[in-house]
Amino acid sequence: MENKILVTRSSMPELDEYMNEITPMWDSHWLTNMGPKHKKLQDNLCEYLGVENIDLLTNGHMALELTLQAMNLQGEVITTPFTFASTTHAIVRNGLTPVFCDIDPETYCMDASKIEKLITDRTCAIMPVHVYGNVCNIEEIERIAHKYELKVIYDAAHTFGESYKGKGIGSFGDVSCFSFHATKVFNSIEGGAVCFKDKQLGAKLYELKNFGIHGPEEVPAVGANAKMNEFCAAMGLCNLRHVDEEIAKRKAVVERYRERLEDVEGIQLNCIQNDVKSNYAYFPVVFEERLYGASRAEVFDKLAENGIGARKYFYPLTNTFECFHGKYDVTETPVALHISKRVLTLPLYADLALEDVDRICDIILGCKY
Ligand code: T4K
Repeated sequence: MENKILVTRSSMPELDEYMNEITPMWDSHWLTNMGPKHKKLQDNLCEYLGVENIDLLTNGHMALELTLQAMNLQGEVITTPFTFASTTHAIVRNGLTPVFCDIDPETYCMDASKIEKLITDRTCAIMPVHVYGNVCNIEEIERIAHKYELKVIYDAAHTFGESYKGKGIGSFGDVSCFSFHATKVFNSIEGGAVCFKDKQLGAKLYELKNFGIHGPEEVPAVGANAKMNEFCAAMGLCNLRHVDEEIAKRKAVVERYRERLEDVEGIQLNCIQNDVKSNYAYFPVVFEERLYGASRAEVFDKLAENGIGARKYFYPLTNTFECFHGKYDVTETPVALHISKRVLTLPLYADLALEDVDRICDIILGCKY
């Protein structure tokens, strides 16, 4: 169908701006392996995100996976099933065991009041997700981590540019991992970053993203190849110049959605967190069929019939994936199960026209009876 509206659309600079950014690479022939664009983006991001240290990687997934490897963890990691496959897979691919904590029904992030009873003598870390850009209960997570000497690795894939109580969101936990995928508020085509406090950990990560090589004749670790290349870094440099403007436009889209859908019986909109400077990353809506009169499936299908691609982020829960068949008990995360069966994320990107938002809302409201 023509004029389809998808759940998101990548932000891109003007072509000329990108061409200018990559032109020097034709003189230098330096395309990857921590070149000048990589360095510049790293510096610019440190400042923009308000973090002390950052390292750039190929994507958000490798940021999570190599962070866990660099920390040399063993045992169980308390995490959330209400997330993208990446979070859980990063844990499992490191030989660690995910232990699923249920989520808060308002923020959809890990319910911090349920963490302590999941801690065993095998627990080594907590990996919460600031899902949809909603910020986790940072204080409580910090308190628990301190009490039980656990590492905290935030999956901050959705929170680019956010701050909590005036502090860059990447500065919380031992580590915070960002995604710069094409679908994110800020993209470098593919890309990711790890913000960290411990410089030794940073040095280890730097080696792990480059095959574990320490020097030309020294390879102390089994690493991967997760270096951000210069074309991606150049895209990041361009997009970073416009990201504030993009977030402002997203805000206008979100405000229009809220105006139209607020206070409609049977619809739960995303929470507003007072201490958070939001990036308006996603617009999740939970449909309670009993009160709304239409199920999530009916709304999804009606939107699709009209060329509108909403998505069921995050359904299915990761603890129900077939690759984990029989390993986890989904009844232990009932709130996550409830939300995942009812949530739809609506189209949201900077250039989404407000008339299109109105059309989407008309279709959604037309399903109500
Ligand atoms: N942790 C969390 C909590 C995450 O959500 C993610 C990724 C990660 C970790 C891992 O980070 P990365 O390794 O990806 O950096 C998308 C994204 O691929 C993924 O990055 C994202 N989360 C996830 C929530 O969404 P899909 O499979 O839904 O993407 P796809 O291809 O269906 O694209 C969605 C829409 O975006 C399309 O309908 C149109 C638009 N789009 C897509 C692409 C690829 C564009 O406008 N341009 C594009 O280039 O996973």
